[in-house]
Amino acid sequence: MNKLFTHTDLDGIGCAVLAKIVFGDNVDISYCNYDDIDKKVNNFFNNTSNMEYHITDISINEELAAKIDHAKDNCVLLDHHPTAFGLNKYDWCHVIALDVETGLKTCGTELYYKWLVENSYLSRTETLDTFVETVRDYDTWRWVELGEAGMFAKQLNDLLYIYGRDGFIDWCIDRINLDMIHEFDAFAQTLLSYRQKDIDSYIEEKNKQMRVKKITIDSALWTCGVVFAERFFSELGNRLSDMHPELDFIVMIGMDGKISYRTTKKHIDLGKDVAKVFGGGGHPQAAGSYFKTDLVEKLIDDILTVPEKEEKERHAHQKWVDYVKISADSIKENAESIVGSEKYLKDMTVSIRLYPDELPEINVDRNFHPEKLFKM
Ligand SMILES: [Mn+2]
Repeated sequence: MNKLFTHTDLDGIGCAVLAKIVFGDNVDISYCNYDDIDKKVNNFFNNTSNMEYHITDISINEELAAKIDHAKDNCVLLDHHPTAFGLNKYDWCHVIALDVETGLKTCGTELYYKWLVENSYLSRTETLDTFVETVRDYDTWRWVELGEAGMFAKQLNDLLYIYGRDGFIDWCIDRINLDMIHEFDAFAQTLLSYRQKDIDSYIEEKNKQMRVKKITIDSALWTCGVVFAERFFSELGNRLSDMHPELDFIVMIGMDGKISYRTTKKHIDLGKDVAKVFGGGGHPQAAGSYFKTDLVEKLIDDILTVPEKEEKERHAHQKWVDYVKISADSIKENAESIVGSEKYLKDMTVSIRLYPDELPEINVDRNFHPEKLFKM
């Protein structure tokens, strides 16, 4: 059995596709994020001995790497995130951000592909090249620069979210085996067009909800568009940025505590100039930071709390409404006796005097036709 630890995004899953092509069912794959990779690898390290395992498109921390190195374990780590460059001091770690052959930014899937080929696990084919390049173009954002030609890479990522991880891996392997990975089958196309419609209407809706805010950071004044959002962050941010050339960048607030920043402008480095100031980080055109989720609680409280003054007024008003209702009910109940049996009643005035916190005072004034009285 072989073991692969890989990232959860398209690039990480591209590595899983390659592992399945090479090892078939004989590979156990763990999909990891930055918050659980160290725990999962450490667990495996403590409980398994002498098995070769690969870590792709994600890195482990320095401490764990030192432990693995000390044990002379059979581990290979392939990552392209510059934050992990420090791991290159270990000969089993290969953290490379730029491909010397193409001069382009590389990705986990491309690094793993080359490693598998160099170590004779896999033979290079045109179809696999296409698959790897597509994943790379998506992961390194080259697809945005490619314009129309980059759309395929973007849609491949969409397909991952439509089919889910396992369905998507099966689909990729099928298409690679058919030498058809460069295009979508009719069914995938239909699903993609539905998803695109969904994305388009979501963006339209968010565009209406967006609020413009000016913020000063280190004496630089930025104009940004702010929206609450829960999905399609990258596409939403990029499209809103394109739709609003007057805005420097777009801020998307997720209720999970994450704020995402996006721009299609070149004059701003969101990672450095914005996200970092709020305790986050990222790339020049896509960055993020976090806020404490208790702010969400506070926001909900603020929204759903009736202001004290209005509350009192509402109570005072309601009290008088209740008095009138009680008085009216009492008049209705006693109507028979109030009107009485007088034959000569000319008119009648019923007055109610209300006092706070006391029973209402009901007065009845009656006038009679005296002439009729005399005729009697
Ligand atoms: Mn990646």
